[in-house]
Amino acid sequence: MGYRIAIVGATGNVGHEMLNILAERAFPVDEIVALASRRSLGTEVSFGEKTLKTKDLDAFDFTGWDMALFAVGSEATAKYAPIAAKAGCVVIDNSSLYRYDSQIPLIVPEVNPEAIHDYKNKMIIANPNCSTAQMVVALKPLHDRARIKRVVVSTYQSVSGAGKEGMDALWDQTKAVYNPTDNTGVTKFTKQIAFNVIPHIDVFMEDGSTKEEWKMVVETKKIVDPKIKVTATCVRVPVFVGHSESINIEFEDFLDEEEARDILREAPGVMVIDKREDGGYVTPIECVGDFATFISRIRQDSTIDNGINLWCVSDNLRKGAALNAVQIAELLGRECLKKG
Ligand code: 11C
Repeated sequence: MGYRIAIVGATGNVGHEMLNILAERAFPVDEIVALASRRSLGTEVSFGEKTLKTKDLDAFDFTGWDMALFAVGSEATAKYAPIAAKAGCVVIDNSSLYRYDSQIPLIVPEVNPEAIHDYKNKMIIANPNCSTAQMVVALKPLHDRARIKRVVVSTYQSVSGAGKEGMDALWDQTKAVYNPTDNTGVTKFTKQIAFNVIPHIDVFMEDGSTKEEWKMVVETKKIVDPKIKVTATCVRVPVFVGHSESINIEFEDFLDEEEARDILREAPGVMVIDKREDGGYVTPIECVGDFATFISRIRQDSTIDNGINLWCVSDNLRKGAALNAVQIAELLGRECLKKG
């Protein structure tokens, strides 16, 4: 016996990946419905071998459905998630709307699975920001061994984090560099992204940081440990899919780089590729379509007593969004909504 699952925002980048991953992981589905706004009504999406026609989110009755995986913006989430939750359907939400609500669990299954039981508070579970999700998968096993005091992270985030418009902007601008008549004037980013990098993701905060940077700080505290200090610089780079992060970690206790490598090799969701030779590390293009968070370049930071540096890469549409949401659905099924 399986679950009745709704995918809300089935035609977007993340909605597509949710359908792919549910099929790839053979999630026990009895019935699945792809929901979208009226504008995308009737669009066909794939679910394994099957083709689903999207249905109207506005007219949908969530009663009798077990889980709804939401992959729409905060505005649509604010409108429809409470409707689903009230109908008894557990919402797993990929937007930032509910992440900072103390009543709502924010979950990365490899890190804080125990929080799943709090779904009952509001029938909503939040999925973290992509740059946080991959980082905490790497931090947690190291924190368990040597207690992290402070993290300094710089991100190299792909344009797919900004949706289809972000990908179109990189594609069009790249073509226009060679042929200016191809310039479509796509302006998703505030500066040119082709052959450039932009130290700005999401809106600016009062203290000069950006909201993307703030999210990494606040979400890491909520998911791993409120005592961990995080400072982040988030940068958009001309890569289609795959976020990369350079992470400097300061621990309370000494942690040898060899032991850090062994801990990460054993850690759930992590794949260590770390040979100290040309090409012995992972780049974003190599992680596309994969489930793992890849860790490379693990090395001692000799400028502080207890420091480790590492390089962390993951598919932002998968571990950073759709995969984590499906893993939450799996956890919820296993721990709370057991079937037959
Ligand atoms: C980006 N991390 O790369 C963002 C996208 O809070 O879920 C995801 C935003 C979020 O632009």
